[in-house]
Amino acid sequence: SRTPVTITITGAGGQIGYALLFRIASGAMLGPETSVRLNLLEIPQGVRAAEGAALELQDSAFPLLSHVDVYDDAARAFSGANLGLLVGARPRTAGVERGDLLAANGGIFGPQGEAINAGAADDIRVVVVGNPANTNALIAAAHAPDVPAERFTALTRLDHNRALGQLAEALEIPVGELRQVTIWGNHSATQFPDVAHGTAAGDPVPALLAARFGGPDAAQEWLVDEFIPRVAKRGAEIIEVRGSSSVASAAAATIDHVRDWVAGTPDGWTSAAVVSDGSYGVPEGLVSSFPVESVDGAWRIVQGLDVDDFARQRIAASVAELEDEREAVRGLGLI
Ligand code: NAX
Repeated sequence: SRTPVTITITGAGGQIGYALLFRIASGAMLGPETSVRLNLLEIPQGVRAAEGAALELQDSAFPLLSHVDVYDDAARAFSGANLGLLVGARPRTAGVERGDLLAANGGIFGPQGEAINAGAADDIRVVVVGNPANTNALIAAAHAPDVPAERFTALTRLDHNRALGQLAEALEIPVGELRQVTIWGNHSATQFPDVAHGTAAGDPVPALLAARFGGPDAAQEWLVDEFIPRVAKRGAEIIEVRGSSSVASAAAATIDHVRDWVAGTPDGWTSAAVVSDGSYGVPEGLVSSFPVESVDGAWRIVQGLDVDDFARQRIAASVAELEDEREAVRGLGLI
């Protein structure tokens, strides 16, 4: 459309930012008909890197790119924003206590939530990528009381896509045949990648796994010993193999998340961390990953799924971690 969509990207001078900007500007996120205006937010040390990315965006001559601005001030960067991609965060480094990490991120996501509340467009949608993503989204939402809470989400699409990749490899099928796989809980090692409802070209994944591994018990063993930990710890595996954390795949997942949120999920559900309404026993208000469909521009938690004892325990363990994080940020006065 002729009126560009304004997208604020925080941490735009960082690694994921660099992978994200060019795909957004190419139309991969909002489609070939929608022009975009990019507001890049950085801290002062990151401004030059963001400015460099802005120069390269200009040099790419993307027809859909109407404007790029670089800011080191959240209020200005979020003014008029329709989409907020919150990538910049305080990284977990060796020796940093969890409380200090949460406090540092509270100092980022609280003010950004306030800036969104004060100046973003009425249709603002936010996805938090920067870790700890779920709790950072909780903090931002708490500081934006005038924005409906369901507009704040955190990214678990990368975990979802990792699960699809592992299943496709194990079953020797094209990844595009897979549906109805779910990531539950926190974007952390406690997450629960759940294939119980999964299908591949319409066939139930559990039966396909049983056939592949020689029975349901062997399939369950593979899920518990190989699949779940591999998906949950894939970030560490990427660091070990690549020598650097996930970047292009994280950007691709962010694109997928926003594209589906805006355009819908005609092929069935995906995974996103959204504010819980109490579904599946997840305490209200926590930002937790669920099976979600996007309908009329809003995420809806898929209802009525059977959750067996195994799944219930796994979900509860990850949700307990989220409750713990919520208690910690409450204790620090961050929400
Ligand atoms: P980088 O360190 O390359 O980039 C982060 C950028 O954020 C830096 O340029 C920094 O200057 C900027 N920044 C810091 N504080 C800021 C603030 N207050 N306002 C604006 N910008 C700020 O990290 P990168 O590899 O890009 O990763 C970014 C975040 O994504 C990290 O928190 C990382 O842990 C998280 N990830 C989340 C994933 C997910 O699935 N949810 C997966 C990938 C990634 O690990």
